Amino acid sequence: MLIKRPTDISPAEVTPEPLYRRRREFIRDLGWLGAGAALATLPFPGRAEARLGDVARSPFSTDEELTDYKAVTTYNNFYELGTDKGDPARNAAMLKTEPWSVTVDGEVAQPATLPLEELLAPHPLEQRIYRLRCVEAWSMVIPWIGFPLADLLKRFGPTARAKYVAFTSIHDPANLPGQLFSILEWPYSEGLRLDEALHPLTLLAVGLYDEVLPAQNGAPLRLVVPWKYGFKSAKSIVRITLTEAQPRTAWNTQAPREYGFYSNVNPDVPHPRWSQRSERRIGEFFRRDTLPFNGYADQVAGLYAGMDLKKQF
Ligand SMILES: Nc1nc2c(c(=O)[nH]1)N[C@H]1C(S)=C(S)[C@@H](COP(=O)(O)O)O[C@H]1N2
Ligand SMILES: [Mo]
Repeated sequence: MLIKRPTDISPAEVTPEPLYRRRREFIRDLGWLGAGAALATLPFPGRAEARLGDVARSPFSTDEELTDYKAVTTYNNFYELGTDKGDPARNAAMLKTEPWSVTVDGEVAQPATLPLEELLAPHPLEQRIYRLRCVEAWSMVIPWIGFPLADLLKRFGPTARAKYVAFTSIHDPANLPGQLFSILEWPYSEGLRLDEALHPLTLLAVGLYDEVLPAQNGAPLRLVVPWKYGFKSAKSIVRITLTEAQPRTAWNTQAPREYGFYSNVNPDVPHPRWSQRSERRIGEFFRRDTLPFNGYADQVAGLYAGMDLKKQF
């Protein structure tokens, strides 16, 4: 199979023209916000011809071959936009992302609701390349653009009582067809323990490849936790709440026996309906062995010292 290199694909090829133009404007606007702080390493170069190599890379970046841009943006799970893997891309225009604001509340010194632009303004965005492997049987290598969640949380001042972080996705049943059905508890929710949330690998993503996050991947703000299964990646986040008690999560609520709170990638813990020993990376023919913590054991295994990961899966 011939796989196109990402730089050979213009976003216009996969995006309706008006949406594409709006994205380019957004890229330019973000550029202004970041100006001064990080012009040299700006991850939104605002040029379609920009190459990945031109911008700053995270120390955690992988050199593994990237998944084709087209696969990353047309093979998705985003049940608000439909349950078929192709639905989120097809229904992308139904997700209204402008204006967008995010509430940060709960156990923080300064709770606030901020327009997205203000939330992003102080964060010199870096290009970070991570492997994200999704739950079930597929995996991808995606060049996320984002910043550590820790940078954002510290700004709001977690209190001494904060032990967990809860993420809430958009609730907009008037526009999102999936929210008319109770496939999951709406709005979609996810959660992390505070130390997981503060780990430098945990990102809030605002883009992938060299463009603003497409709707189907969770525009405009989406969680990326590289050592956990894909479903931990709450999309289109509107609220981040620090809590003392462990928060509920959409998948754990829907099927507690199948999806635990931690959801660490773990080849030794089978899902009740399938083995988790191997995975098929999108674009590859042969399955590969799944690595503990998705290959990030050196960085994150310490977070779980003393825990029985077969029980706390
Ligand atoms: N709001 C919301 N976030 C979501 C989902 C969803 O249905 N709604 N699906 C999750 C699941 S099951 C997966 S595997 C990943 C898929 O992310 P991707 O489409 O960018 O690969 O998003 C996660 N985040
Ligand atoms: Mo998933």
